[in-house]
Amino acid sequence: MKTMEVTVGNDALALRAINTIRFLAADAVQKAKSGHPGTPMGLAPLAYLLWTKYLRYNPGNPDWAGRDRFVLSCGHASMLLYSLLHLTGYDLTLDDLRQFRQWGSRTPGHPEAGHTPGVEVTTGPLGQGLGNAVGMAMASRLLAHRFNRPGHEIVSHRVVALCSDGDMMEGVASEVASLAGFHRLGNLVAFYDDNRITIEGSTDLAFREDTAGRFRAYGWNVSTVADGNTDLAGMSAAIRSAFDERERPTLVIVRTSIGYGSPNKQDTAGAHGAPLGEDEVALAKERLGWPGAPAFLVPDDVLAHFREALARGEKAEKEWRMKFAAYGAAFPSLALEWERRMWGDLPEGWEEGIPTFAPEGGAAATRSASGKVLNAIAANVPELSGGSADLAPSTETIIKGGGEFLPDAEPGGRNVHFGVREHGMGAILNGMARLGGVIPYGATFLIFSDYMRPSIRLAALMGCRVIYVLTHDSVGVGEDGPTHQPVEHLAALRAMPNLYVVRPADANETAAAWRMALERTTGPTALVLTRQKLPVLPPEKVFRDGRVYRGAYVLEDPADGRPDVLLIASGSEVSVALGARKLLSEDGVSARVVSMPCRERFEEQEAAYREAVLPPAVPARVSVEAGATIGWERYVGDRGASVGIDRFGASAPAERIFRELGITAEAVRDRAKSVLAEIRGGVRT
Ligand SMILES: Cc1ncc(C[n+]2csc(CCOP(=O)(O)OP(=O)(O)O)c2C)c(N)n1
Ligand SMILES: [Mg+2]
Repeated sequence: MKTMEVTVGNDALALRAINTIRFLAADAVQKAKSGHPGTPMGLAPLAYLLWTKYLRYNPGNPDWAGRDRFVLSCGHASMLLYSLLHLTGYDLTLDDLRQFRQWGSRTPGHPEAGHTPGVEVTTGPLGQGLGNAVGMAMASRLLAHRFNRPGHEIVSHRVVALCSDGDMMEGVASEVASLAGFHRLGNLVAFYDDNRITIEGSTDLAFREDTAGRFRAYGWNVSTVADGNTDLAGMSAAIRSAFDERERPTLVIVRTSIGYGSPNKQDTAGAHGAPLGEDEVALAKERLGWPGAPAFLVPDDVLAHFREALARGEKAEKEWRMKFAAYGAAFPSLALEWERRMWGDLPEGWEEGIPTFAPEGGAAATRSASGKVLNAIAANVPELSGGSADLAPSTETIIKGGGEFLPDAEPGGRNVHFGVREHGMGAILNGMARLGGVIPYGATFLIFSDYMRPSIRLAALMGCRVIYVLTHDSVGVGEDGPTHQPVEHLAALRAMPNLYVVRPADANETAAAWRMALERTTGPTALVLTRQKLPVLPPEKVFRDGRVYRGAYVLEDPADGRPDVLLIASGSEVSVALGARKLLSEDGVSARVVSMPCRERFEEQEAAYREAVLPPAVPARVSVEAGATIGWERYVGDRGASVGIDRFGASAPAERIFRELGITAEAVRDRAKSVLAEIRGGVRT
């Protein structure tokens, strides 16, 4: 598809429109006494061209599925985006801009998806936005493969990212750019704001590489614009040819001046992260021929010019809807599927086929059970798509018969190979989720969740439905040793707001964990799974009254429901607790075993349920988990104890490690008895 021809002279209106953006940013930062004025000032010409001539969007309906996606990867330049959103007619007022960075405002320091209309992704941590854009471009290709039909191209949008020097330097950008080049994502265009300034000063301090050569080596189409400050025609031509390229992702390197127009701060780090100062704003306005007052000036003709976006957007959306109507007539069931997926609803009967596991079937690693459950769900949920950072066989995350997501493959491949790029995978998953219509999952070993943690955090912050499959979840990994044995990871992940961490105790809890993950629309879920085999729990105990879905439940209890001691465990240690219970009963001590696969779900339950599971009247409590004990105090209280691992692991067969580190039924029994002895007035043994 050819983009429309546009003519852009250096006409007066365009220049005034550009200056409007520049000074809205400078004024807002000045008013807030905080923020980043220089980058919006430098990027205003490029942004003006994109938003008035090239991008397809409808300010009247920010959610229109056919829109191009715009990602401000350099999120610190948020005032650039807010200015554009206001000027083009999104639901963001001049007063909102005046409230920049204030409590409760719709214009937070960095753009936050779901908070401000028109903001596609939350950005600020550099490099992530480019990763999101790559993820969007990949998801868009998945959708195109599934839905487009000859003569019925309902998925044809572009993904456009704006990146800064910092974006180019961050490692995550290299990971995702490499993958984007490999996949020949022709629907992706990134602009690199080559202003040669970062916080510490000139990029000469730390960054002199040949970025163009690097991206060409990744397989990108690269072009440059020598003067991004004044050469509108040159920039326009570069945008046009970037948009016409459909075979490869394009990087347009645009040489700009940070703080353009500011006599004393242009091209210096002084324009990056602090207000220019009242005097300097005045001098910049004078230099660019802008009225010194009022602040937040938007001339009527400039506003009218930008607001043409409303009619243009409405028309574009209408045309798309006509196309979609024709599509619906020709392919009614696909059209229904599209609508459903865009709403984020799961298909009718999606759970049918999820297996229950019988204890007689023999022990199973939860990673293996997960592989079966994933496949059962994938058969009914076409939007489930993902893969692993080169650990698919170990994490058991291949959708059998799902096809490969490859540039040369048959259309429709759902198995994505992220390569050895955990961080890139994390950022891509977020972009996929934000695009819509896809439920992405990504897999690696729990130990390497650290390598993608910044992206997990953003998924949690944005509320993305992303599923992480994190296997090899403890020292049970064995011989690979401490570099591969997670210890503090569960605690670290649980510390993150809005992330569900589910560590199922067996195959049946694994099925429940996947159900919870799919049904959760407000944030990500980490499934934490074992490499080693675990006994299968009786399904009637796991699922009775839907108890497993409450995050924690009573798995075993004395007949009278009055235990001496509570044993609380997650994952593989639930069977350790069950063993301890047996040993304790031989010593005349009655124990309740509470399986706690998901603390976050449990915390959401009403107090009555929580107290029924963990009765306040029973202070004798022991937690068991093969990981850092921090956090278990909440459940075992002052008088209880935690059996866990507060050191690094070791290289040895798993059984020996568990024995040496005291993760055994005997150790739990002993601890329970000493807790009881102390509570009953004796001393700890
Ligand atoms: C991952 C990450 N590290 C550090 C920062 C803090 N930070 C914000 S902007 C910036 C660099 C600014 O240089 P550049 O990216 O070139 O942006 P410009 O000032 O040119 O707009 C840094 C280090 C960040 N936002 N994200
Ligand atoms: Mg820079």
